[in-house]
Amino acid sequence: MRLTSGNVADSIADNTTFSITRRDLSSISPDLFFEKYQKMGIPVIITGLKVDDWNLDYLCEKLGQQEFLFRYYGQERYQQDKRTWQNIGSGVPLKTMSFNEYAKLLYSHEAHEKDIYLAKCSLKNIKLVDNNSLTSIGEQIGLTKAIGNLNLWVAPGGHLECLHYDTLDGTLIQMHGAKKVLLFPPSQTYNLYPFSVFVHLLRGLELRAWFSTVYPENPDFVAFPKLKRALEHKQEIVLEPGEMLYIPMGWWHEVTALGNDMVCSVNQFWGVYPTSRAIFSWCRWRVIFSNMLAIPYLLVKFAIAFLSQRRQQQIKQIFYRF
Ligand SMILES: O=C(O)CCC(=O)C(=O)O
Repeated sequence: MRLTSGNVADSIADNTTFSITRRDLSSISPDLFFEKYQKMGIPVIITGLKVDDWNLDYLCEKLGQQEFLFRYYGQERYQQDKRTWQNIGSGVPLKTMSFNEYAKLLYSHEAHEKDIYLAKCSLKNIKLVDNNSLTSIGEQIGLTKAIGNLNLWVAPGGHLECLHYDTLDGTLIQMHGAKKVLLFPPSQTYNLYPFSVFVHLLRGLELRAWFSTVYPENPDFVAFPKLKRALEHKQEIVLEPGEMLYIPMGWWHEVTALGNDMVCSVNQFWGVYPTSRAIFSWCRWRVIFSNMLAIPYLLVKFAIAFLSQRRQQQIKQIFYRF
């Protein structure tokens, strides 16, 4: 078997007539999920989940006084060429505040103006719901090896989480409001112009080789001529409350919170099965290589944080970026 930019799913997903299907939870058994989706790494939307509405009042009631690290993306970045960005994803500036303070910024729309996001917030020590009931939705369809905890994502409507891929399978459950998700198969990696793995030497994990430098909805075909080919394979879905999107390892995804209000989801990562899908994925190997290149930068950052007056806070921020 050769190393591919993704997996055997490429041949199916590269067919331009392929489109992501919706299946009701009650109609999908672990065997069917494995044969049709997991084995080859094909995305699918599972509908008909019985989940509560996590609106802003509910989140304030459950999380109000607790403090979290919020990502300050700022709106200016989206006017810039991504190749000039100095940070991305969890590498952007961070600020600690309570959920109640964030809710105020959502009500006043300051969160929209400054594009402030509560992203990938581990629900490990947070009593929001019986977290097992959300993990069990994945288990019901045959995903067995949850990696890490459930994560909460709370965004102002309009927020865009830039095009990237993950090295684990993921499930994204919509809890309030809707999200538009653009997806591209792993085979399109180089037509999507990812950041070079060598950015990690100079920027540690503040930039990431698993993020794309293109704007798929505002394409610049002069700077990125191969993007035309990638766009032939674009899938676009809208994830509604009570739906779960299965995003296999290596699939590029860009996620936009729709509407003007708060939008909330929960995600979970899963071990890739069958293991051969992970072993023979070039997308995954380039992330492993990138992480190795980030080590010298991270060691210097740790040393600086250790010597600083705000040692605890700075070390917390370094760990947040992993
Ligand atoms: O919902 C988002 O903004 C991003 C979610 C995501 O990237 C994921 O579930 O892998």
